[in-house]
Amino acid sequence: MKIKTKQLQNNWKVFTLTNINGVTVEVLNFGGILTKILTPDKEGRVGNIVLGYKNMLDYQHDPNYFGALIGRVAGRIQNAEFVLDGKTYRLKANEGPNHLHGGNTGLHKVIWNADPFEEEDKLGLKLSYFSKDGENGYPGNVNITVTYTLTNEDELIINYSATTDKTTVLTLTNHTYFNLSGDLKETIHQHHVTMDSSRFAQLDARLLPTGDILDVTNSTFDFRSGRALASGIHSTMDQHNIVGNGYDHYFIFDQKKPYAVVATEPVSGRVLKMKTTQPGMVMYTSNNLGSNALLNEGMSKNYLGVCFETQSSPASLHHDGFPSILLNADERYQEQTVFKFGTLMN
Ligand code: G6D
Repeated sequence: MKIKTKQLQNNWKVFTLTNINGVTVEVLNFGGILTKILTPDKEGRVGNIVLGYKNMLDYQHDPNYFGALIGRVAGRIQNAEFVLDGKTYRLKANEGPNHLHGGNTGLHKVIWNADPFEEEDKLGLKLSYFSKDGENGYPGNVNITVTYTLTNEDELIINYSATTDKTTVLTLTNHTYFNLSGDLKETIHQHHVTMDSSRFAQLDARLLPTGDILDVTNSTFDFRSGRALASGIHSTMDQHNIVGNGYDHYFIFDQKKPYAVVATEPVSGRVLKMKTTQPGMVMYTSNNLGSNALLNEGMSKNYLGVCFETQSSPASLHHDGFPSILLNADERYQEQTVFKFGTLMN
């Protein structure tokens, strides 16, 4: 096991964590970005399974949020405003009339204090940031800690913790794009996903939840028995067309299985299992990625990665029935998402 630290310019640092099996996670203190994750395929060949820029400085102006920590509120806040205790808060509208992913200067754009650590059978990085009252329009002084822990069981454990000095809204996530083929050999069309969810949020043409929660049964949103992502990418269903053909939807977990998601890629034999304390997640199949980003393994294109953005839902600010994102001064925000790496051989 080892941790390497590399100082870059403008106070950026890259931390490389490697466990006893050769699984490697690389983290940038800017945005808490996971820039690489290297895991073996079924033949033991190590490859990079996440999207990331070849030139680190490209993260400075990244419209895709590659690998980044997202907040204070992940997802879209309708009309960039919400009412809290009778007061209307207006946020920066950074996507049309809406507020997306914490705003243009959200947590994906800050330099986190980073403290590496090593313990028996695991190593990691504790990231912390103080978001002052009114930052990006949000109320409350909020202390945030996110800890990445890589274990010798090949798990990446992400612990999110926060406190506030007055009622606010908060739901954090990580926006990593996974591609289990390794080094982007394939798109994600044939990634086979099993998901513990029977309900998802219907979207309107602005990609905002309508307030209706739909049953997945007999649709391309039903992953309970597993299906290839291609089934939604190639579907002519309105909900797929709205998001650019594919998925970009909030799924609510049934919490009936130990893992909320199990993703496999047939050629490499890689398996990614995800479990979380969060009530749901946005699954985004990089429908709009485009072809002008220079990644570690070549130019980007649509459908090169799939995001599992575990979170509660900002739709709860405008609709009933969605998991709340309120945080009160006497509470602690405490969430965990675990990504376990493996192959069909183990
Ligand atoms: C698009 O709608 C999607 C978002 O869900 C995603 O996070 C972003 O691209 C990167 O706006």
